[in-house]
Amino acid sequence: MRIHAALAAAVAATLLLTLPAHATTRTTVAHRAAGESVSTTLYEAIDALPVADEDRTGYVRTAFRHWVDADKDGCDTRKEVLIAEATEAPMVGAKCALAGGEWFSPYDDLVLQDARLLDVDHLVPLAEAWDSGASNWSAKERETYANDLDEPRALVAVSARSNRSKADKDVTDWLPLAASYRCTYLADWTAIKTRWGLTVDQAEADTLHRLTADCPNEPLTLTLAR
Ligand SMILES: [Ca+2]
Ligand SMILES: [Ca+2]
Repeated sequence: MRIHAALAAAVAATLLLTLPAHATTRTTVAHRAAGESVSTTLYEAIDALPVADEDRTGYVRTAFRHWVDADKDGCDTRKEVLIAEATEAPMVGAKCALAGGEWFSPYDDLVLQDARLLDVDHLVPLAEAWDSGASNWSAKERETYANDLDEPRALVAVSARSNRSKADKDVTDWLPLAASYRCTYLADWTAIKTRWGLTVDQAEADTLHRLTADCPNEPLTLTLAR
């Protein structure tokens, strides 16, 4: 029995060491390399996000060339996401015109049957990315960010209405209407900020800590883009 108790205590201690509730000291990803895989947990990833003031000076939406057709198959990034995320595949016609199909909009729990009712949302908005690091990137890097098909969490097909209510807002000012999706949204937000080496403002960091306290500290794996 004593051995079991000691073992249990040791296991508990190990868990405490490896899965801290939000640590009080912040860590940073010291050596970043594009293409590197990161395996962490939601809480650790939030703790590792560098906190910095944000600055929108100079932002124009055209600073991010978006909806390109990188693989030259006739479908731009927006259409690629709509096709990939359809719950019932649409017919793809000339010039990648979409007909029929069905989509689930996770932000507001809606099923939509017309591609025109959907927007493809940059989960971390372009303006938010600009504010938190992308203003220092090259135009090509911003284009890659705006068309990030390598990371399924980066672009999400949602109802146009929910996307327009979100606009450029970060997690402090906007959360999906569907409460059951919020933990996923916060984890995805953290994953994208980490993937691209973006900072968070203090209010955003506080919001992430506060709201994810009610979320499971799930494993978070991602690939660094820069
Ligand atoms: Ca394409
Ligand atoms: Ca922010």
